[in-house]
Amino acid sequence: MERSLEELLSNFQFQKVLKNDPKEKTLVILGLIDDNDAIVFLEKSHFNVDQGSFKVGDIIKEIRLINNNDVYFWSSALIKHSLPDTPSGKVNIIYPATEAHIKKYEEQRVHYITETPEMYATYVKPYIESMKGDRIKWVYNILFHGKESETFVYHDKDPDSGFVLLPDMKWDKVNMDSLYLCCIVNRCDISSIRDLNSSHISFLENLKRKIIAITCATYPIKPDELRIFVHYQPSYYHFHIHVVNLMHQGLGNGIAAGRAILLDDVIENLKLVPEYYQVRNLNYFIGENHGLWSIEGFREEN
Ligand code: M7G
Repeated sequence: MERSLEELLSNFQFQKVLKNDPKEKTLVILGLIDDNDAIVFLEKSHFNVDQGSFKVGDIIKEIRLINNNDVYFWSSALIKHSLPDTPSGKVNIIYPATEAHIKKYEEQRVHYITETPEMYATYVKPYIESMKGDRIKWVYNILFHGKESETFVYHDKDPDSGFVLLPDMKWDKVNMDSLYLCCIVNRCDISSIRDLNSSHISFLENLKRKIIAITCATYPIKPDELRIFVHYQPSYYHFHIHVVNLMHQGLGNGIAAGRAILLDDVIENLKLVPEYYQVRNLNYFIGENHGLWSIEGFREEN
């Protein structure tokens, strides 16, 4: 039987801080639950303000003046992130956490990579194959075993063109400013953009059209307020698309140049050059803890 979140948290024994990001207001802690590694990921929500009934006194408590000068006042305070009955933060737990999870979330140096098609064939493709299996079990749970189905925004079951659109685990499902959906395709033959060619253009265009139509029909957001993109390198090698409110800037590396590629750009590139993602060098950054960085040949050829 699955254990409850409360039970897992009450058994969590602190080991060390993996990452404490002042800009993203996130804290990642490594600990033990029943002698197994566990990761707790804390994120402060950004201000959730209902314009109609907002009272500044509802969120600011214990205010103390630091100083003032002319029209300027600065102070410290205890600030609640949200109005009553709305979450002020988000807690994710990974349990049991593998070495790969710990490495992913740990503070680490990053390196800029220029991946040639040869490097892809020699190092990256075999690496991707080795990363399938258990690591994307959660994807197969969603696609084929009904997991999270109660939250699905849409499920097109066609084995070739179908997909699931669902709330990403990064989203609290409340705050529209941080709307974050994940579109996971049913087909299992695309691991990353390196597998895409011009034969996929209509598939991708159809996905884009449906993602926009469904998202905008379900949530109060317009097509030109969405950032729709893929990652290279992604963490999980089963083709999926990120659908995020443009207002959501607090995503650090997730939307940075060198990681995020707009779905529209992918489609345009494939229209220009059918084998675009097979023939060109791809530039991106990865952390030192990334599995590819541990491959000596890959590092040396970079
Ligand atoms: P990615 O580009 O492979 O890696 O995206 P990233 O996590 O470094 O961005 C995978 C996306 O799937 C991310 O946005 C994750 O937050 C999301 N995700 C990961 N898992 C394990 C789950 C899950 O179990 N459920 C849901 N709904 N989303 C997940």
